[in-house]
Amino acid sequence: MSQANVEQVDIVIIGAGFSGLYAIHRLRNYNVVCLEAGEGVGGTWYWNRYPGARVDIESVEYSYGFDDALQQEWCWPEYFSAQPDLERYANHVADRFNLRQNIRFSSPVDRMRFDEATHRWHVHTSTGAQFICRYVIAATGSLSAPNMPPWPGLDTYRGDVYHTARWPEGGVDFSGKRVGFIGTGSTGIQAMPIIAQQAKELVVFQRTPAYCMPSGNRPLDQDHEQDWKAHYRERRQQMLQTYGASLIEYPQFSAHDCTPEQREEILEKAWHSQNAFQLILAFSDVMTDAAANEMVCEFARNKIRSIVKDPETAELLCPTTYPIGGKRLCVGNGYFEMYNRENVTLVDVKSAPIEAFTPAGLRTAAAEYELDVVITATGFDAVTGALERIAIEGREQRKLVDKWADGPTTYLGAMTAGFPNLFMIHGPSTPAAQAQMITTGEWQVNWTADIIDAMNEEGLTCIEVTLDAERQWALEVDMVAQQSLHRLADSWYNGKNIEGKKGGFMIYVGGFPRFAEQCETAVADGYRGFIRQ
Ligand code: NA7
Repeated sequence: MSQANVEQVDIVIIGAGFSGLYAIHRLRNYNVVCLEAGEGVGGTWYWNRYPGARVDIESVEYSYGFDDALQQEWCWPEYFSAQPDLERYANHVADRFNLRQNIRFSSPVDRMRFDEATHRWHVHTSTGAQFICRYVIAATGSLSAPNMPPWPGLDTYRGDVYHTARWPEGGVDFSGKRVGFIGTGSTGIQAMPIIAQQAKELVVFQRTPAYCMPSGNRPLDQDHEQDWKAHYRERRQQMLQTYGASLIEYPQFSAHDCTPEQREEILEKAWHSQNAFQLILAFSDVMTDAAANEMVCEFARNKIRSIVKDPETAELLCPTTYPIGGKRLCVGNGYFEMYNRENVTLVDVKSAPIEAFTPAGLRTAAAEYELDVVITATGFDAVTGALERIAIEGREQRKLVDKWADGPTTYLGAMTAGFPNLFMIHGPSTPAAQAQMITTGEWQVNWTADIIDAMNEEGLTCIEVTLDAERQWALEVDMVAQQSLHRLADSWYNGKNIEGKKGGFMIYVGGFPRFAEQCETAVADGYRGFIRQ
């Protein structure tokens, strides 16, 4: 490696998604470089450009709060923004705050090692560039490493295969095509109704049915926007005081306190609330009490039965094996209605799994299907995938993949023992998608940046966490998980969406305020659980 290719900087940020972009801005007073695999900014909203991609949180909330002028000048066209608007916003922020000068695009980090003698990371990209820095901030995203199941015969298939998280920029024309679609999670549910309108045929391969609520998206009402703009400051503060960092209504009464008629009325109102998550927030105990949860499940199943005309298809679409909200609740627009179209067929691949691709299509244990195109919306190697795909070597040349072989361990989701000066945003055991990710990402960046500022002010060069602190945090993460029904579903929250992936619950479900308080008190109590030198 010639020295010309080596750059000395203070901080390397990995990823120019929403957290990475804000980290560049917040850490401006250092020599910062941000390494981004893609050719543009936006992270999730750069890669996931499949038809129908849209956020399921109101955009007035799902946006940055760090700059008042930005909040006042930006106008969202819809309540729940579509991918192009979110990408446009990310680009606007990058330009407005002059962030591009710090970003190296098309620069995927492929390996990095910590030099114990100098307390510096050596970070390499697959393009051959090398950076030597004091700190690395991994803003790599929880849902950024696509999961492609290793189906036999994939390379023999003559048609086109697209993963929704790597969608071609110019889009795809499905006119006249027989399209196979694998994956009925949030992504599949958004994409399929649009593709079904264009394709000659759409064959949906469903392993597990999803609970899905109507999105209620609509053009953003001017009064609503003005009201937010008048109160942004206090609302951002209020958001951080709620479980999900979002001002959704959080009712205080149990499903058991209502008569069946009252319950039905509340659930019907929630269904039409135009608020994506109101169904699982209809009562205080939907995520903690199995009987309360089942009442909501049955309401959602009855909605499916009332929409889908063919009773057999309707039953196949009814989830029965996990609590509603156990996997992230899907939000759709015409998803169940789509099954009333003549050109859409539902295939159950739970009872007869996909065995292999063939040159003409794919084969399940029960039948063969001829397909011109196959779309995989098979999710992500979530939370740990993006980091584990980088060869990360910490103290004593220990590899992160080895340390996390049985599941990720962290302290406060921010650091993992043996890997000093490496911070994660939305890392394992943070609230991640259980709380609105732009606002909580901003919060985590601020908390991390304050720690780095203090290190510099005190002339210190190495910060790491203890194994004991990690163990204590694991107990807390497990304790709150045990109180919630989330643990009863196989999902990306617990890695069970990927065959062979080990580890327990990777998301902190104790709510954002409890998480933030523990981060703050750890620092205030003399950096409890950290070692600084
Ligand atoms: P998800 O929610 O992980 O959904 C992936 C879907 O792909 C789900 O229906 C899976 O079935 C299905 N899948 C995965 N592997 C296979 C195989 N081998 N055969 C058949 N079906 C398979 O990912 P999304 O992209 O939809 O959403 C991720 C998050 O983005 C979401 O939670 C929101 O936060 C936004 P399974 O349920 O595992 O049986």
